[in-house]
Amino acid sequence: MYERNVTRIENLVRKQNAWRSATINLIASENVLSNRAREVMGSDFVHRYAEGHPGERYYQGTEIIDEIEARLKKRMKSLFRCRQVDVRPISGTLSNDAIFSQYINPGNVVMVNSTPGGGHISHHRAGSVGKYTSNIINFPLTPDGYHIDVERTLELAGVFAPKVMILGKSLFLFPEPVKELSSFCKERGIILLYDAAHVLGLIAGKTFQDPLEEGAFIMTGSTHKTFFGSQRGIVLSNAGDKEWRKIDKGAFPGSSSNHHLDTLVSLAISTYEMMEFGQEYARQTIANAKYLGQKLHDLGFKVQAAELGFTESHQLAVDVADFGGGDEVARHLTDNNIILNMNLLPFEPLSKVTSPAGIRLGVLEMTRVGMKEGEMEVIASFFKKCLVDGKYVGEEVTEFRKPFQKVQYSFDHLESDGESGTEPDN
Ligand code: DSN
Repeated sequence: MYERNVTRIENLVRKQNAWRSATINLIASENVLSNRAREVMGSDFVHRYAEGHPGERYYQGTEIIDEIEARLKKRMKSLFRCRQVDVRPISGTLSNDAIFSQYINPGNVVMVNSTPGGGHISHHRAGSVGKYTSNIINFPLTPDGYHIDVERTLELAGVFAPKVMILGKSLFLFPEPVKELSSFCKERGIILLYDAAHVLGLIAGKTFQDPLEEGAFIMTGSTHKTFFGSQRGIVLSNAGDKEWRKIDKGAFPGSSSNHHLDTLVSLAISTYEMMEFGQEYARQTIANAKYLGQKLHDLGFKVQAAELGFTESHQLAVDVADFGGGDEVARHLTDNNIILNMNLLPFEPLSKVTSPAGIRLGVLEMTRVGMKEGEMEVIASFFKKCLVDGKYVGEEVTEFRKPFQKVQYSFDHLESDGESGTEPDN
């Protein structure tokens, strides 16, 4: 009786595949998997459980996932040059929750990036931090709106004695002041957490700050933005073993039980891709973002932080109030096959969250399918034609996207020649 409904769902999935591969996707939190990382997700692992750690499971039948997970952990530690890693949280927010649940108690003060300052929902009252305390203070910002004002932060922290400071955010153009805050935090026992969800691949590619090396105690992240893997979370640290056991409990059983083995296996493949191509990918991503910023600026768009070179990450922020605001512009661009999201800009009131002045652009996915500076210039010209000249560019966009279908910075182009010469991981 319901078979037709199944067909309907299958057709919708086909429609999504066709539609999204015909668009310019500039959502700053999305990326695409290589074929080899994608194909392993339909394997038997999609059915299986493996609570615990490799070699110490609560289930039988886990020998093969044990090897894969152990290899993945070893490679993550070497990519991020750290002692400890947990690859079990199944999202960035659950990675954060694993930590917050262990370190934040009712009444504790937590300092975070505000929502207009770019902070992520999980850092806020309505999100994960808010489950543990309501004493949340925003970092003061410098007048450009895209940096934490360190001096005023230290003054505030001296008065309010936070238990945890959370750096990192969703509108993330420039590095955070980890070095500037780390000795202050260490002296006072403040947990300095760096949420690297957006910039994890740029850190792995050594083109952004290295938060753990600069003194962050813990780094959390998601593995599917600039770290072009499957949708999961991660926790990394140089904590000693005793402290790490606490964090470990936060991840399991704290924030996850089974940890979705199909996407874990896929992440292992993307991690090897990151080892091999990460630096080149990260360099091109940042170059593309800067170039797109410059071209949009040259065309008269109010690209934020122009005096600072627009960005040092994969993202740009543009004030589009003159074109009807972020919501209207994002919808209009979608009708023209350009996909991105509206975004509050620094210092806008929270009440504008659904009608902000800004849009956020990320070049991570278009870089992964092979676009370079020349293509960024074309994308900027689509913005002008569409928003300034009022022309429909949907078909032009689809034509432009046609040659950029294959995922680059991957081993997709190689035929597997077996396992001879496999690098030992464990
Ligand atoms: N809210 C997402 C983003 O787009 O930045 C991250 O979880």
